[in-house]
Amino acid sequence: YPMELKNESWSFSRSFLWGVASAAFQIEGAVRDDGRGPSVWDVLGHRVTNYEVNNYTADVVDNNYYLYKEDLARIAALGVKAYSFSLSWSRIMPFGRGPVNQVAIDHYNDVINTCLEYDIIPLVTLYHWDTPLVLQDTYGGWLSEDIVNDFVAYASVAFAAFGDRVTYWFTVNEPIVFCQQYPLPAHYFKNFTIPAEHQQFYCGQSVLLAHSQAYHLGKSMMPNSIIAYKNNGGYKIPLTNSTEDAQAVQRAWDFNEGWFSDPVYLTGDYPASVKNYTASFLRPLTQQEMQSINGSADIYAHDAYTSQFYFAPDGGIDACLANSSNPLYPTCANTSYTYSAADGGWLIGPAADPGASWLHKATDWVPQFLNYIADTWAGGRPIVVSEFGFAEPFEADKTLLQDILYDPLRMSYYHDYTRAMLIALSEGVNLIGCLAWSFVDNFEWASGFSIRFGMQYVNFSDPALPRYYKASFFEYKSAFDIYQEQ
Ligand code: GBH
Repeated sequence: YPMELKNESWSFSRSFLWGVASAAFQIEGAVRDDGRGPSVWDVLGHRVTNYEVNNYTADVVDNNYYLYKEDLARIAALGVKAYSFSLSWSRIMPFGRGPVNQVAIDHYNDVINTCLEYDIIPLVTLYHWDTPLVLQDTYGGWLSEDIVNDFVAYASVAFAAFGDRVTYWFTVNEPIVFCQQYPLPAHYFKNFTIPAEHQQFYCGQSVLLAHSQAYHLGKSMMPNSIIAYKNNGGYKIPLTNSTEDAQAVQRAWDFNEGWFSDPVYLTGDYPASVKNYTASFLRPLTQQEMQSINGSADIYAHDAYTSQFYFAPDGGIDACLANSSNPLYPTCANTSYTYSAADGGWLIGPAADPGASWLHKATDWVPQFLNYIADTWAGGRPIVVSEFGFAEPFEADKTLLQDILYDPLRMSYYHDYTRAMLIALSEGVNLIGCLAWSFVDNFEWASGFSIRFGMQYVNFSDPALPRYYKASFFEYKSAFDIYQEQ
């Protein structure tokens, strides 16, 4: 695929939303302060042995709940136009439903106002995986459609409190990821009777209902708002040009991106392959629900980190579909990364670093990826790369500050990704922004602090949690200084 910018005069417009991203649970800390209620992730950190590498918890992390002004000053120093962050549902509503915690509203008001003082546009995500624990214990969280009303009530509180200053809203972050986290570990969470392998699809159904209802409520409360959810997944490349590999690629899109994007952007309903698989256990969506889901997004937001190859499993797709004990069932698409220069020379990645083996520098494929999204789902809507970023291999094992702060692979990722987005723009993709993950090292979920995504280093053993700029911070800045319209 030609990585070529046909006309060097192409540039990002002054209104291009280039920025950085984060999420509440990964940076805030202060988990017991100012009336915050627990979320499922507090339990995963504190009670479930070895759920996270070294049993790290997010009790303190970056202490951004208290250091947000300093953090925003450093984000402003980058020169970015946008900051994407999430609200903690259980900070705003400690029980997930019912009373609203005014201290939390005041806090996020100040975060938003500080952004605006720096001319940084806030993009607010309502839910980035931190389900209020009470809702998980009461009815199973996203496993139950009971969550729909609670989510919409929470959304309504956030829209009413912040909607006068926040235009861009994401309802949920990466439903594929948090739905596939079900079933949550036994013993620590109440057991619900849905078979383990079906749970993710019950969750997905609740997400589509909650998202679409929150979307319509948001549009009625804030007519000028721009609302979507963040989908995720890599660009899927057929390993060979066989028909079977093409089918494998299609099934992989269906069971990942298409599971949410076909309903929201195309039809109101699941892709046929997903619908066939779930027909025996999941209730069909009603006509009215499908109508409400279809079109419930103003832009297309995708966390577009990487790419993978897909191919048919041994014995073929039909044999896999006939055998529910095949580990690839029901997707029945196999995936791999190859590392040779013959594949385009794109695969530098932390492959040997177990926590981030999914992530490779595949920036050559970004133009094709964004064209695919435009042609398949966006339907003329603007597209935002709502997360992209890189884990420098073995960064967490380095001991000398000068080594930690020099992150050449992350630099080359941001450099080449930025140029690749410019190519996509020059090809006609309606790309309006990109949000780098992340402005600071943070709590990388089950990987704890063993995988780092920050453009700034944090020494988590120093109680003051000082931030240090890594080289990639300056690379990201200079990429936009070079390519931005003067
Ligand atoms: C994003 O997800 C998240 O939104 C963000 O919170 C996170 O910090 C960031 O990525 C960096 O990871 O270990 O092989 O089972 C990106 C999509 C989906 C990628 C789950 C990792 C696990 C793959 N992620 N996936 S594996």
